[in-house]
Amino acid sequence: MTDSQSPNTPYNEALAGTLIDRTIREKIVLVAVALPGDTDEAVEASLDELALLVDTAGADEVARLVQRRDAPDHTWYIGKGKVEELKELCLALDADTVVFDNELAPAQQFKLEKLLGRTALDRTAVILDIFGQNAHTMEGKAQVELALLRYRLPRLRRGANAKMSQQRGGVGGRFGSGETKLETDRRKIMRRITKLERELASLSETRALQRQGRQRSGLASVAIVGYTNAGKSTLLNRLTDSGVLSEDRLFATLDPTTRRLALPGGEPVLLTDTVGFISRLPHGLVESFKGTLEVAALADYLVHVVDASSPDPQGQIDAVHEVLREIEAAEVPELLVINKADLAPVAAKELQVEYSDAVVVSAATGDGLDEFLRAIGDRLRALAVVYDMVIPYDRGDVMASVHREGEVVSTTDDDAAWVIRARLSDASAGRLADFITSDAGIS
Ligand SMILES: Nc1nc2c(ncn2[C@@H]2O[C@H](COP(=O)(O)OP(=O)(O)OP(=O)(O)O)[C@@H](O)[C@H]2O)c(=O)[nH]1
Ligand SMILES: [Mg+2]
Repeated sequence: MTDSQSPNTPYNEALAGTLIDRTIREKIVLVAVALPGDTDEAVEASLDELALLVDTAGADEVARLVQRRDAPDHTWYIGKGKVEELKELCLALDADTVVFDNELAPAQQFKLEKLLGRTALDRTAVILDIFGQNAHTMEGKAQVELALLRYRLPRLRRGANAKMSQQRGGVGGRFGSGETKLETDRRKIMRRITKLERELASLSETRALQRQGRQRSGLASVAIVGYTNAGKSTLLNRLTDSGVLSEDRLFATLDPTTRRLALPGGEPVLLTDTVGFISRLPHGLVESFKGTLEVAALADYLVHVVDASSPDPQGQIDAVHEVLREIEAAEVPELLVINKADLAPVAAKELQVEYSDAVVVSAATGDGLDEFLRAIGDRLRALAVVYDMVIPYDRGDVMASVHREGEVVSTTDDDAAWVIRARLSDASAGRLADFITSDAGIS
Protein backbone atom coordinates (compact mmCIF):
# COMPACT_ATOMS: atom_id res chain seq x y z
CA MET A 1 0.00 0.00 0.00
CA THR A 2 1.37 3.41 -0.87
CA ASP A 3 1.15 6.34 1.49
CA SER A 4 -1.48 8.07 -0.58
CA GLN A 5 -3.80 5.11 -0.02
CA SER A 6 -3.08 4.76 3.69
CA PRO A 7 -5.15 6.34 6.39
CA ASN A 8 -3.07 9.39 7.19
CA THR A 9 -3.64 9.30 10.91
CA PRO A 10 -1.56 6.78 12.83
CA TYR A 11 -3.10 4.44 15.36
CA ASN A 12 -4.23 6.55 18.27
CA GLU A 13 -3.18 4.69 21.38
CA ALA A 14 -4.33 7.39 23.75
CA LEU A 15 -7.91 6.96 22.58
CA ALA A 16 -8.08 3.31 21.63
CA GLY A 17 -6.07 2.11 24.60
CA THR A 18 -2.51 1.35 25.59
CA LEU A 19 -0.72 -1.74 24.35
CA ILE A 20 -0.70 -4.73 26.62
CA ASP A 21 2.02 -4.82 29.22
CA ARG A 22 3.52 -8.20 28.59
CA THR A 23 5.92 -7.98 31.51
CA ILE A 24 3.02 -8.86 33.78
CA ARG A 25 0.61 -11.62 32.93
CA GLU A 26 -2.75 -10.76 34.39
CA LYS A 27 -4.56 -13.45 36.34
CA ILE A 28 -8.02 -13.96 34.94
CA VAL A 29 -11.13 -15.82 36.11
CA LEU A 30 -13.33 -17.04 33.25
CA VAL A 31 -17.09 -16.94 33.71
CA ALA A 32 -19.82 -18.56 31.62
CA VAL A 33 -23.57 -18.75 31.81
CA ALA A 34 -25.06 -21.97 30.47
CA LEU A 35 -28.50 -21.27 29.04
CA PRO A 36 -31.17 -23.88 28.27
CA GLY A 37 -30.05 -25.74 25.17
CA ASP A 38 -26.33 -25.33 25.95
CA THR A 39 -24.78 -28.69 26.78
CA ASP A 40 -22.09 -28.88 29.46
CA GLU A 41 -19.59 -30.00 26.82
CA ALA A 42 -20.39 -27.05 24.57
CA VAL A 43 -19.96 -24.62 27.47
CA GLU A 44 -16.61 -26.20 28.44
CA ALA A 45 -15.39 -26.22 24.83
CA SER A 46 -16.27 -22.57 24.47
CA LEU A 47 -14.43 -21.81 27.73
CA ASP A 48 -11.41 -23.73 26.47
CA GLU A 49 -11.40 -21.49 23.43
CA LEU A 50 -11.80 -18.40 25.62
CA ALA A 51 -8.81 -19.57 27.68
CA LEU A 52 -6.80 -19.79 24.45
CA LEU A 53 -7.92 -16.28 23.50
CA VAL A 54 -6.94 -14.97 26.94
CA ASP A 55 -3.56 -16.68 26.63
CA THR A 56 -3.06 -15.20 23.16
CA ALA A 57 -3.88 -11.77 24.59
CA GLY A 58 -1.08 -12.31 27.10
CA ALA A 59 -2.90 -13.25 30.31
CA ASP A 60 -3.47 -16.42 32.35
CA GLU A 61 -6.64 -18.26 33.29
CA VAL A 62 -6.56 -19.06 37.02
CA ALA A 63 -10.10 -20.41 37.47
CA ARG A 64 -13.45 -20.78 35.76
CA LEU A 65 -16.95 -20.39 37.07
CA VAL A 66 -20.10 -21.63 35.32
CA GLN A 67 -23.68 -20.90 36.27
CA ARG A 68 -26.67 -22.60 34.69
CA ARG A 69 -29.60 -20.22 34.28
CA ASP A 70 -32.85 -19.93 32.36
CA ALA A 71 -31.87 -16.46 31.21
CA PRO A 72 -29.05 -14.02 31.90
CA ASP A 73 -29.59 -11.78 34.91
CA HIS A 74 -30.58 -8.35 33.73
CA THR A 75 -28.20 -6.50 36.04
CA TRP A 76 -25.12 -8.70 36.46
CA TYR A 77 -25.55 -11.40 33.82
CA ILE A 78 -25.03 -14.01 36.58
CA GLY A 79 -27.05 -14.06 39.81
CA LYS A 80 -26.08 -11.66 42.56
CA GLY A 81 -25.07 -14.52 44.88
CA LYS A 82 -22.81 -15.80 42.13
CA VAL A 83 -21.20 -12.38 41.78
CA GLU A 84 -20.35 -12.52 45.51
CA GLU A 85 -18.87 -15.97 45.01
CA LEU A 86 -16.89 -14.66 42.05
CA LYS A 87 -15.56 -11.82 44.18
CA GLU A 88 -14.39 -14.25 46.88
CA LEU A 89 -12.72 -16.38 44.25
CA CYS A 90 -10.90 -13.37 42.78
CA LEU A 91 -9.70 -12.33 46.24
CA ALA A 92 -8.52 -15.83 47.08
CA LEU A 93 -6.65 -16.20 43.79
CA ASP A 94 -5.49 -12.61 43.56
CA ALA A 95 -7.12 -12.32 40.13
CA ASP A 96 -7.14 -8.88 38.54
CA THR A 97 -9.82 -9.36 35.96
CA VAL A 98 -12.85 -11.50 35.12
CA VAL A 99 -13.78 -12.38 31.56
CA PHE A 100 -17.28 -13.46 30.61
CA ASP A 101 -17.69 -15.85 27.70
CA ASN A 102 -20.97 -14.15 26.92
CA GLU A 103 -21.45 -10.65 25.62
CA LEU A 104 -22.00 -8.13 28.43
CA ALA A 105 -24.09 -5.02 27.96
CA PRO A 106 -22.17 -1.86 28.93
CA ALA A 107 -24.39 -1.39 32.00
CA GLN A 108 -23.83 -4.97 33.15
CA GLN A 109 -20.11 -4.55 32.74
CA PHE A 110 -20.20 -1.36 34.80
CA LYS A 111 -22.29 -2.88 37.60
CA LEU A 112 -20.09 -5.97 37.75
CA GLU A 113 -16.95 -3.88 38.02
CA LYS A 114 -18.50 -1.86 40.80
CA LEU A 115 -19.49 -4.91 42.81
CA LEU A 116 -16.32 -6.90 42.11
CA GLY A 117 -13.92 -4.00 42.48
CA ARG A 118 -12.03 -5.27 39.45
CA THR A 119 -12.22 -5.18 35.70
CA ALA A 120 -14.97 -7.19 34.02
CA LEU A 121 -14.53 -7.96 30.33
CA ASP A 122 -16.26 -10.10 27.78
CA ARG A 123 -15.17 -12.33 24.93
CA THR A 124 -15.49 -9.45 22.47
CA ALA A 125 -12.99 -7.33 24.44
CA VAL A 126 -10.41 -10.12 24.42
CA ILE A 127 -10.76 -10.64 20.67
CA LEU A 128 -10.46 -6.90 20.08
CA ASP A 129 -7.37 -6.88 22.25
CA ILE A 130 -5.69 -9.60 20.19
CA PHE A 131 -6.61 -7.83 16.97
CA GLY A 132 -5.04 -4.69 18.42
CA GLN A 133 -1.77 -6.52 18.97
CA ASN A 134 -1.74 -8.19 15.56
CA ALA A 135 -2.60 -5.35 13.19
CA HIS A 136 0.43 -4.24 11.22
CA THR A 137 -0.61 -2.30 8.16
CA MET A 138 -2.10 1.18 8.38
CA GLU A 139 -5.42 -0.13 7.17
CA GLY A 140 -5.41 -3.00 9.66
CA LYS A 141 -4.63 -0.61 12.47
CA ALA A 142 -7.34 1.81 11.40
CA GLN A 143 -9.89 -1.02 11.27
CA VAL A 144 -8.92 -2.28 14.71
CA GLU A 145 -8.93 1.19 16.20
CA LEU A 146 -12.39 1.83 14.79
CA ALA A 147 -13.67 -1.39 16.35
CA LEU A 148 -12.03 -0.55 19.70
CA LEU A 149 -13.50 2.93 19.76
CA ARG A 150 -16.97 1.70 18.88
CA TYR A 151 -16.66 -0.76 21.75
CA ARG A 152 -15.42 1.88 24.18
CA LEU A 153 -17.85 4.68 23.38
CA PRO A 154 -20.94 3.26 25.11
CA ARG A 155 -18.74 2.15 28.01
CA LEU A 156 -17.29 5.52 28.90
CA ARG A 157 -18.36 6.43 32.41
CA ARG A 158 -17.66 8.86 35.13
CA GLY A 159 -17.51 6.94 38.33
CA ALA A 160 -16.16 4.69 40.95
CA ASN A 161 -13.74 2.80 38.76
CA ALA A 162 -11.97 5.78 37.26
CA LYS A 163 -8.93 5.41 39.44
CA MET A 164 -8.66 1.68 39.08
CA SER A 165 -8.88 1.73 35.29
CA GLN A 166 -6.45 4.54 34.85
CA GLN A 167 -3.78 3.02 37.05
CA ARG A 168 -3.85 -0.29 35.35
CA GLY A 169 -2.43 -1.28 32.03
CA GLY A 170 -3.10 -4.54 30.28
CA VAL A 171 -6.28 -6.06 29.01
CA GLY A 172 -8.29 -4.68 31.88
CA GLY A 173 -7.01 -1.13 31.87
CA ARG A 174 -7.78 -0.75 28.25
CA PHE A 175 -11.46 -1.47 28.55
CA GLY A 176 -12.27 -0.38 32.06
CA SER A 177 -15.26 1.88 32.22
CA GLY A 178 -13.71 4.57 34.42
CA GLU A 179 -13.36 8.04 32.93
CA THR A 180 -12.90 11.50 34.37
CA LYS A 181 -13.11 13.93 31.48
CA LEU A 182 -16.19 12.15 30.24
CA GLU A 183 -17.69 14.60 27.80
CA THR A 184 -14.41 15.69 26.22
CA ASP A 185 -13.39 12.11 25.71
CA ARG A 186 -16.72 11.17 24.24
CA ARG A 187 -16.50 14.00 21.74
CA LYS A 188 -12.91 13.16 20.89
CA ILE A 189 -13.81 9.54 20.27
CA MET A 190 -16.78 10.43 18.10
CA ARG A 191 -14.66 12.75 15.98
CA ARG A 192 -12.04 10.10 15.62
CA ILE A 193 -14.61 7.46 14.64
CA THR A 194 -15.92 9.73 11.88
CA LYS A 195 -12.40 10.35 10.61
CA LEU A 196 -11.52 6.65 10.56
CA GLU A 197 -14.77 5.78 8.83
CA ARG A 198 -14.05 8.35 6.15
CA GLU A 199 -10.50 7.10 5.61
CA LEU A 200 -11.56 3.48 5.43
CA ALA A 201 -14.30 4.34 2.94
CA SER A 202 -11.79 6.06 0.69
CA LEU A 203 -9.52 3.01 0.88
CA SER A 204 -12.44 0.89 -0.14
CA GLU A 205 -12.90 3.06 -3.25
CA THR A 206 -9.23 2.67 -4.13
CA ARG A 207 -9.62 -1.06 -3.82
CA ALA A 208 -12.65 -1.07 -6.09
CA LEU A 209 -10.55 0.63 -8.77
CA GLN A 210 -7.75 -1.89 -8.31
CA ARG A 211 -10.31 -4.65 -8.65
CA GLN A 212 -11.51 -3.29 -11.97
CA GLY A 213 -7.94 -3.30 -13.17
CA ARG A 214 -7.55 -6.87 -12.07
CA GLN A 215 -10.74 -7.95 -13.79
CA ARG A 216 -9.40 -6.50 -17.01
CA SER A 217 -6.31 -8.64 -16.54
CA GLY A 218 -8.57 -11.68 -16.68
CA LEU A 219 -7.33 -13.39 -13.52
CA ALA A 220 -9.76 -15.35 -11.40
CA SER A 221 -9.62 -14.53 -7.71
CA VAL A 222 -9.64 -17.15 -5.01
CA ALA A 223 -9.91 -16.22 -1.31
CA ILE A 224 -8.71 -18.49 1.46
CA VAL A 225 -11.14 -18.39 4.37
CA GLY A 226 -11.49 -20.47 7.52
CA TYR A 227 -11.43 -20.62 11.28
CA THR A 228 -8.49 -18.95 12.95
CA ASN A 229 -5.42 -21.21 13.17
CA ALA A 230 -6.79 -23.61 10.52
CA GLY A 231 -3.63 -23.25 8.41
CA LYS A 232 -4.67 -20.65 5.81
CA SER A 233 -1.34 -18.80 5.81
CA THR A 234 0.60 -22.06 5.81
CA LEU A 235 -1.34 -23.11 2.70
CA LEU A 236 -0.60 -19.84 0.89
CA ASN A 237 3.06 -20.07 1.86
CA ARG A 238 3.34 -23.66 0.66
CA LEU A 239 1.76 -22.86 -2.68
CA THR A 240 3.41 -19.53 -3.41
CA ASP A 241 6.41 -19.20 -1.15
CA SER A 242 4.98 -15.95 0.09
CA GLY A 243 6.51 -15.76 3.55
CA VAL A 244 3.29 -14.78 5.35
CA LEU A 245 3.58 -15.13 9.10
CA SER A 246 2.07 -18.44 10.13
CA GLU A 247 2.04 -19.18 13.79
CA ASP A 248 0.34 -21.39 16.34
CA ARG A 249 -1.52 -18.36 17.53
CA LEU A 250 -5.07 -17.11 17.12
CA PHE A 251 -5.54 -14.31 14.60
CA ALA A 252 -1.91 -14.26 13.49
CA THR A 253 -3.07 -12.83 10.16
CA LEU A 254 -5.18 -9.68 10.01
CA ASP A 255 -3.98 -8.07 6.82
CA PRO A 256 -4.71 -9.72 3.49
CA THR A 257 -1.90 -10.97 1.27
CA THR A 258 -2.49 -11.73 -2.41
CA ARG A 259 -0.19 -13.87 -4.55
CA ARG A 260 -0.31 -15.12 -8.10
CA LEU A 261 -0.49 -18.86 -8.47
CA ALA A 262 -0.27 -20.95 -11.65
CA LEU A 263 -2.68 -23.88 -11.71
CA PRO A 264 -1.60 -27.20 -13.26
CA GLY A 265 -3.17 -26.22 -16.61
CA GLY A 266 -1.05 -23.07 -16.53
CA GLU A 267 -3.85 -20.61 -15.92
CA PRO A 268 -2.88 -18.06 -13.30
CA VAL A 269 -5.18 -17.14 -10.41
CA LEU A 270 -4.89 -14.64 -7.60
CA LEU A 271 -4.91 -16.29 -4.20
CA THR A 272 -5.59 -14.18 -1.11
CA ASP A 273 -5.03 -15.15 2.51
CA THR A 274 -6.93 -13.12 5.05
CA VAL A 275 -8.17 -12.77 8.61
CA GLY A 276 -9.48 -15.91 10.32
CA PHE A 277 -12.94 -16.33 11.77
CA ILE A 278 -14.11 -17.57 15.15
CA SER A 279 -17.40 -18.55 16.77
CA ARG A 280 -19.34 -15.44 17.67
CA LEU A 281 -16.94 -13.11 15.89
CA PRO A 282 -17.87 -9.72 17.33
CA HIS A 283 -20.24 -7.91 15.03
CA GLY A 284 -18.37 -4.64 15.54
CA LEU A 285 -15.17 -6.23 14.25
CA VAL A 286 -16.92 -7.60 11.18
CA GLU A 287 -18.32 -4.11 10.57
CA SER A 288 -14.92 -2.46 10.92
CA PHE A 289 -13.16 -5.09 8.83
CA LYS A 290 -15.63 -4.79 5.97
CA GLY A 291 -12.86 -3.55 3.70
CA THR A 292 -10.65 -6.56 4.38
CA LEU A 293 -13.50 -9.05 4.30
CA GLU A 294 -14.70 -7.79 0.90
CA VAL A 295 -12.00 -9.99 -0.59
CA ALA A 296 -14.08 -13.05 0.26
CA ALA A 297 -17.41 -11.62 -0.84
CA LEU A 298 -16.01 -10.58 -4.24
CA ALA A 299 -13.92 -13.69 -4.95
CA ASP A 300 -14.75 -16.06 -7.80
CA TYR A 301 -14.15 -18.99 -5.47
CA LEU A 302 -13.54 -19.60 -1.78
CA VAL A 303 -11.05 -22.10 -0.43
CA HIS A 304 -12.42 -22.95 3.01
CA VAL A 305 -9.67 -24.45 5.16
CA VAL A 306 -10.73 -26.52 8.16
CA ASP A 307 -8.39 -27.94 10.79
CA ALA A 308 -9.20 -31.66 11.08
CA SER A 309 -7.22 -31.84 14.35
CA SER A 310 -9.34 -29.23 16.13
CA PRO A 311 -11.67 -30.42 18.89
CA ASP A 312 -14.77 -29.64 16.82
CA PRO A 313 -14.13 -29.29 13.07
CA GLN A 314 -17.86 -29.37 12.27
CA GLY A 315 -18.51 -26.55 14.74
CA GLN A 316 -15.73 -24.54 13.08
CA ILE A 317 -17.17 -25.14 9.60
CA ASP A 318 -20.55 -23.92 10.85
CA ALA A 319 -19.01 -20.84 12.48
CA VAL A 320 -17.21 -19.97 9.23
CA HIS A 321 -20.44 -20.32 7.26
CA GLU A 322 -22.15 -18.03 9.72
CA VAL A 323 -19.53 -15.31 9.24
CA LEU A 324 -19.65 -15.80 5.46
CA ARG A 325 -23.38 -15.15 5.60
CA GLU A 326 -22.79 -12.03 7.63
CA ILE A 327 -20.31 -10.63 5.12
CA GLU A 328 -22.53 -11.61 2.19
CA ALA A 329 -20.11 -14.17 0.84
CA ALA A 330 -22.38 -17.17 1.33
CA GLU A 331 -23.23 -17.28 -2.38
CA VAL A 332 -19.60 -17.57 -3.50
CA PRO A 333 -18.89 -21.22 -4.39
CA GLU A 334 -16.49 -22.94 -1.99
CA LEU A 335 -14.02 -25.78 -2.03
CA LEU A 336 -13.59 -27.31 1.42
CA VAL A 337 -9.98 -28.16 2.24
CA ILE A 338 -9.55 -30.52 5.18
CA ASN A 339 -6.13 -29.58 6.56
CA LYS A 340 -3.68 -31.01 9.10
CA ALA A 341 -4.35 -34.55 7.92
CA ASP A 342 -0.85 -35.42 9.19
CA LEU A 343 -1.97 -34.65 12.76
CA ALA A 344 -5.45 -36.16 12.55
CA PRO A 345 -5.71 -38.67 9.70
CA VAL A 346 -8.78 -40.38 11.13
CA ALA A 347 -10.74 -37.21 11.76
CA ALA A 348 -9.78 -35.99 8.27
CA LYS A 349 -11.18 -39.19 6.70
CA GLU A 350 -14.38 -38.91 8.72
CA LEU A 351 -14.89 -35.35 7.54
CA GLN A 352 -14.36 -36.38 3.96
CA VAL A 353 -17.14 -38.94 4.28
CA GLU A 354 -19.40 -36.08 5.29
CA TYR A 355 -18.08 -33.72 2.58
CA SER A 356 -17.33 -35.91 -0.41
CA ASP A 357 -16.34 -32.92 -2.59
CA ALA A 358 -13.64 -31.82 -0.16
CA VAL A 359 -9.92 -32.43 -0.57
CA VAL A 360 -7.74 -33.68 2.27
CA VAL A 361 -4.33 -32.05 2.60
CA SER A 362 -1.51 -31.27 4.95
CA ALA A 363 -0.30 -27.77 4.26
CA ALA A 364 2.66 -28.53 6.51
CA THR A 365 3.95 -31.63 4.68
CA GLY A 366 2.55 -30.77 1.24
CA ASP A 367 0.48 -33.97 1.03
CA GLY A 368 -2.62 -33.62 -1.10
CA LEU A 369 -1.68 -30.24 -2.54
CA ASP A 370 -1.47 -31.53 -6.12
CA GLU A 371 -4.98 -32.81 -5.81
CA PHE A 372 -6.04 -29.51 -4.28
CA LEU A 373 -4.62 -27.57 -7.24
CA ARG A 374 -6.33 -29.88 -9.70
CA ALA A 375 -9.61 -29.51 -7.84
CA ILE A 376 -9.53 -25.74 -7.76
CA GLY A 377 -8.58 -25.65 -11.46
CA ASP A 378 -11.51 -27.93 -12.33
CA ARG A 379 -13.90 -25.89 -10.21
CA LEU A 380 -12.86 -22.62 -11.82
CA ARG A 381 -13.12 -24.06 -15.30
CA ALA A 382 -16.56 -25.38 -14.50
CA LEU A 383 -17.60 -21.82 -13.67
CA ALA A 384 -16.53 -20.61 -17.08
CA VAL A 385 -18.93 -20.19 -19.97
CA VAL A 386 -18.31 -21.37 -23.53
CA TYR A 387 -18.17 -18.64 -26.20
CA ASP A 388 -17.93 -18.61 -29.99
CA MET A 389 -15.05 -16.41 -31.10
CA VAL A 390 -13.56 -15.17 -34.34
CA ILE A 391 -9.90 -14.15 -34.06
CA PRO A 392 -8.04 -12.79 -37.12
CA TYR A 393 -4.82 -14.65 -37.97
CA ASP A 394 -2.78 -11.53 -37.34
CA ARG A 395 -3.98 -11.49 -33.73
CA GLY A 396 -1.85 -14.31 -32.42
CA ASP A 397 -1.62 -12.33 -29.15
CA VAL A 398 -5.38 -12.69 -28.60
CA MET A 399 -5.24 -16.39 -29.42
CA ALA A 400 -2.44 -16.76 -26.90
CA SER A 401 -4.55 -15.01 -24.23
CA VAL A 402 -7.44 -17.39 -24.86
CA HIS A 403 -5.12 -20.36 -24.41
CA ARG A 404 -3.59 -18.88 -21.30
CA GLU A 405 -6.74 -17.75 -19.54
CA GLY A 406 -9.28 -20.24 -20.75
CA GLU A 407 -9.69 -23.47 -22.56
CA VAL A 408 -10.14 -23.84 -26.32
CA VAL A 409 -12.90 -26.37 -26.88
CA SER A 410 -12.79 -26.52 -30.70
CA THR A 411 -11.10 -24.71 -33.62
CA THR A 412 -12.16 -24.36 -37.25
CA ASP A 413 -9.93 -22.54 -39.69
CA ASP A 414 -11.36 -19.88 -41.91
CA ASP A 415 -9.77 -17.84 -44.72
CA ALA A 416 -8.96 -14.91 -42.53
CA ALA A 417 -9.43 -16.03 -38.97
CA TRP A 418 -9.54 -18.74 -36.37
CA VAL A 419 -13.13 -19.62 -35.58
CA ILE A 420 -13.09 -21.13 -32.15
CA ARG A 421 -15.17 -22.15 -29.24
CA ALA A 422 -13.55 -21.37 -25.89
CA ARG A 423 -14.41 -21.63 -22.23
CA LEU A 424 -13.71 -18.32 -20.50
CA SER A 425 -14.19 -16.81 -17.08
CA ASP A 426 -16.34 -13.71 -16.77
CA ALA A 427 -13.27 -11.54 -16.45
CA SER A 428 -11.57 -12.92 -19.56
CA ALA A 429 -14.78 -12.74 -21.57
CA GLY A 430 -15.11 -9.07 -20.67
CA ARG A 431 -11.59 -8.33 -21.81
CA LEU A 432 -11.89 -10.32 -25.04
CA ALA A 433 -15.42 -9.12 -25.80
CA ASP A 434 -14.38 -7.69 -29.20
CA PHE A 435 -13.65 -11.18 -30.49
CA ILE A 436 -16.71 -12.93 -29.07
CA THR A 437 -19.52 -13.52 -31.53
CA SER A 438 -21.89 -15.31 -29.19
CA ASP A 439 -22.37 -17.19 -25.99
CA ALA A 440 -22.47 -20.78 -27.22
CA GLY A 441 -25.11 -21.54 -24.65
CA ILE A 442 -23.33 -24.55 -23.16
CA SER A 443 -21.13 -24.70 -20.14
N1 LIG B 1 0.81 -30.40 11.73
C1 LIG B 1 0.35 -29.46 10.94
N2 LIG B 1 0.36 -28.18 11.34
C2 LIG B 1 -0.12 -27.25 10.52
C3 LIG B 1 -0.65 -27.56 9.23
N3 LIG B 1 -1.06 -26.41 8.66
C4 LIG B 1 -0.80 -25.42 9.55
N4 LIG B 1 -0.24 -25.92 10.66
C5 LIG B 1 0.17 -25.17 11.86
O1 LIG B 1 -0.99 -24.56 12.42
C6 LIG B 1 -0.67 -23.29 12.98
C7 LIG B 1 -1.55 -22.22 12.37
O2 LIG B 1 -1.24 -22.08 11.01
P1 LIG B 1 -1.50 -20.72 10.22
O3 LIG B 1 -1.17 -20.99 8.79
O4 LIG B 1 -0.87 -19.58 10.90
O5 LIG B 1 -3.08 -20.63 10.40
P2 LIG B 1 -4.05 -19.47 9.90
O6 LIG B 1 -5.29 -20.18 9.45
O7 LIG B 1 -3.37 -18.60 8.93
O8 LIG B 1 -4.34 -18.74 11.28
P3 LIG B 1 -4.68 -17.18 11.61
O9 LIG B 1 -4.02 -16.31 10.63
O10 LIG B 1 -4.15 -17.03 13.00
O11 LIG B 1 -6.18 -17.11 11.57
C8 LIG B 1 0.81 -23.08 12.70
O12 LIG B 1 1.52 -23.45 13.84
C9 LIG B 1 1.10 -24.01 11.54
O13 LIG B 1 2.43 -24.45 11.52
C10 LIG B 1 -0.64 -28.94 8.82
O14 LIG B 1 -1.08 -29.32 7.74
N5 LIG B 1 -0.14 -29.83 9.72
MG1 LIG C 1 -2.91 -16.67 9.01
